[in-house]
Amino acid sequence: MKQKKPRRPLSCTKETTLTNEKFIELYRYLKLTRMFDEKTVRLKKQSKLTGGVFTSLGQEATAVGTAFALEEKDFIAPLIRDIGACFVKGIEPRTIFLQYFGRGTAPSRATDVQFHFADLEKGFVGPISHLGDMIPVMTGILLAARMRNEDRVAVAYLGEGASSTGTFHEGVNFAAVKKLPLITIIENNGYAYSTPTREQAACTQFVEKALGYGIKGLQVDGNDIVACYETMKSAVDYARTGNGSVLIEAMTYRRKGHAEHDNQAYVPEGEIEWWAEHNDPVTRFEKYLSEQEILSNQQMDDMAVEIKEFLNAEAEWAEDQPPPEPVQAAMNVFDNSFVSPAYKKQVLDK
Ligand SMILES: Cc1ncc(C[n+]2csc(CCOP(=O)(O)OP(=O)(O)O)c2C)c(N)n1
Repeated sequence: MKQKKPRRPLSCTKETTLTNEKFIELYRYLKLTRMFDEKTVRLKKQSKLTGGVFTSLGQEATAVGTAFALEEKDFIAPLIRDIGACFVKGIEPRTIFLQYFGRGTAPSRATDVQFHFADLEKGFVGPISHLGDMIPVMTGILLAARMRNEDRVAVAYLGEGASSTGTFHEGVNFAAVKKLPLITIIENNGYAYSTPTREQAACTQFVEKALGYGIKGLQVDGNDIVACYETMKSAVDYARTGNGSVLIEAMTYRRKGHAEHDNQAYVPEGEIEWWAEHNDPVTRFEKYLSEQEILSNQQMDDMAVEIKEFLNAEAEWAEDQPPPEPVQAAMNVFDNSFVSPAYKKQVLDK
C-alpha cells in the first residue's frame, strides 16, 4: 500500500450535512469502538477470554461512519472489523462481552465465542466465518423484503480478500440484476490475513469491480469518518430510491494482525507506525471536532472517562453471568429432535 506523506496532519472532510449533535454521537461510537477493542485485548491478555480477539484498530471510522447513515429498519451483515457498525445498530457491548466470555446467557450460549449471532429486530444479521457468504444472504433478505413491499436497504461488509470469493460474485451479480438495494462495502485494509493486496487481486482499485456488475461504485477515504458517512448516505439514498446496488471501496489500513495471535511479521518495517502517526481515524476526527469547535479536548477526555467506566461495568456484568450447563454444549448445533420431552424438561430447561 502506498504511503503518501501528508503535507499537514490529515483532518476530516468539511462538506457535511451532519449537525453538531450528530457529530458528538458519531464520535462517541467511534471512541467506544476503539476502547472496546482495547478492553477486549486486555481481557485476552489476562486469559479471561477463550476465543480469538479480532480488532479493527485503525479502521473503525469505516464501520461506524457507514452504519451511521442507515435507518433502524435497514439490515447489516458485519464482519470481524465491524464491531463499530454493530454498536451503531444498537447491539450493546455487554452482549458481545457475554459472547466473548462464553456465558450461558449469551445469544450463542457459548457455542460460539465471537459475535456470530443475530438480532433481527435491530437489523443485525450476524456474520459467519465463511468469507463472502453473507452477500447472497443479504441479497435474499432484500428479495424477501421486496416481495413483502418493505422498504429496506441492506449492507454487506467485507475485506478486499473476501471479494475474491465465488459467493461475492454470485451475490453482487444477483443483487445487481434484480436492482436490489444492496450496499457492499469492501474495506481495503492492505492485508487479507498475511496476504498483501497486490497478491490478492490484479486490479489495483477494488471499486472498479462495480463496473463489471453494472452497478454504482464509490471510493472513499475509510479513515475519514465524515467522508464515510456522506458517501454511505449518498449510496443509501441511491439504493433506497430504486436505482439498485452500490459497491463502496473504503481505503483503510489494518494496524493489528488478523487476530491478537498474529505477530504481523509479514508487514514491512515502519508501515504500522506510519499509519498510527499520520492516518489514525480517531485522531483525525478529534482534530476536526476541535478545529470546528464542536468538542474541546477536555470534553473529549471526559467522554473517554465515561466510556471507560461504562465498558468496565459492561464487562464485569457479563463476566459475572453463569457459564453454560455442559449439556447445553450440543444444543443448537446438531439436530436435537431426538431429545425426549421428559429429558428436555428435566435437564435442558432448568
Ligand atoms: C471462504 C473462506 N476462506 C478462507 C477463510 C479463512 N480466512 C478468515 S479471515 C481471512 C482473511 C480475510 O481477509 P479480508 O477479507 O481482506 O478481511 P480482513 O481480515 O483484512 O478485514 C481468511 C483467508 C474463511 N473464513 N472463509
